[in-house]
Amino acid sequence: MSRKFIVAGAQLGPIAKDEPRASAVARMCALMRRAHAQGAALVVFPELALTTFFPRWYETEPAKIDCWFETEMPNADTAPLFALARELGIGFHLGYAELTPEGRHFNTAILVSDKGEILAKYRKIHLPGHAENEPWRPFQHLEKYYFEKGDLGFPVFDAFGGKLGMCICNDRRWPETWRVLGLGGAELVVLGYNTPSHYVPAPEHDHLQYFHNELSIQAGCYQNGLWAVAVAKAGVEEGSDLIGGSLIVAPTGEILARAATVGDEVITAEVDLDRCAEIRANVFNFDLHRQPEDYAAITAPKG
Ligand code: CDV
Repeated sequence: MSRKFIVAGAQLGPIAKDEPRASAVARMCALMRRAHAQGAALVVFPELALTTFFPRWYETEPAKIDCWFETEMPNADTAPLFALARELGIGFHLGYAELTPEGRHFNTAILVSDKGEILAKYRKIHLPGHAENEPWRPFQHLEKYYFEKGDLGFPVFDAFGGKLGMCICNDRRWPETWRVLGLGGAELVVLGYNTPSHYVPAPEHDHLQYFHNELSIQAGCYQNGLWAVAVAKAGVEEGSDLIGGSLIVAPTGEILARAATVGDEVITAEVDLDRCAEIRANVFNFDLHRQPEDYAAITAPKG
């Protein structure tokens, strides 16, 4: 495969609490067809793309929790997405809630080849929010309650003619995420997000939500000389407003495509993986200029 290809971000508008997965998958299939018609070899879907963003509610009954999770992938609901990928010859990235056979819960994303085969999996490491019900909030953000921290690290794998990495939503705000992926050689990072426009603990930052999204992704790309496709679930979902602003960013930090709506929308850009060298052979030449002996505080234990 050429190292130059078109990549698509398939932003999703809101998914209602009672919207069946089959309906979300049908919407994603329509977006996949649009991405393919625009020449995309890879289409990126958001975090937890099959359901509403359920961590906004506190639930204690195991059955009412586990109903948001997938116990296998693909499964009956998601099979049409895998079949369409095979039919069209297009790869995809999908975020979903994973329940393992051992009963472990993760916020997970997979990368699927143009033959419909799962190539790689990532489990979210930076889980934001809180672990206990906080009834004073207008809505909860209970990722620390519903999910375990990911146990797969930040893997980088060969796919689409280059080296790909994944992260999920809050991970994108952490420079460590990008640097570890960059050190692993990632040339393209794909990620999905669900970001409320109202950040309950610091509402004075609400007007900065789109800015902080772009700031984090552009910095991650530039400082590591890699591409990124970052895709939102957007719009007013069950009364909670989620930002849109899905982006495709070049290794120079430039934004090449940006969603214009907060609904179902496809954005595309041509990615040339060889352009990573523009940054990596120069200002961020890791071999030449990094000084890890002075970075010990980064990996020292917390506290
Ligand atoms: N799904 C997320 O990880 N959301 C967080 C919010 C809570 C700040 C984010 O970083 O966008």
